[in-house]
Amino acid sequence: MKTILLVSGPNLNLLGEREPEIYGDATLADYVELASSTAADHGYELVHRQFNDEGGIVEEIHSARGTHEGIIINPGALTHYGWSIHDALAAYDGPVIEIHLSNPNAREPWRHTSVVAPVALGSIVGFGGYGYELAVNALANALK
Ligand code: CA2
Repeated sequence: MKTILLVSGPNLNLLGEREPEIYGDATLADYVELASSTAADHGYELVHRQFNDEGGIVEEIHSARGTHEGIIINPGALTHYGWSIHDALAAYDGPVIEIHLSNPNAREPWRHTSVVAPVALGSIVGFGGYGYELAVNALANALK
């Protein structure tokens, strides 16, 4: 079965445990389950990896080349300054979708810049967990 890669950045493993007023009380595992079942509806297997360091994300993107059909990525706070992730995604040959649970543009000014957005097909922000379903649908559509 063809695969798509979902990458989660720093601190997303804490979802459901802290700051529920911003991120809700669902866990990362809940979002991965939703993304996986949406991917299965399109005939894809979803592979999920979570990293608390930038280098791990860069290496995972490198190994996605020739392995996964596309990437969905929530780089967490690295979204706003992780230029090595930008460069790794620019070298990836498939479609990339950026996703955020919250809408960073409606939050602190330092969250208004995304270094990932310029190398993504598109960005889905502010829809909470439902965004994961939207992101998989958007990626599957791009892969048609
Ligand atoms: O809204 C999003 O999905 C974010 O990527 C979440 C990041 C934030 O830095 C981005 O600006 C927007 C934070 C991810 C995890 O944050 C938590 C921190 C403490 C407890 C639970 C989650």
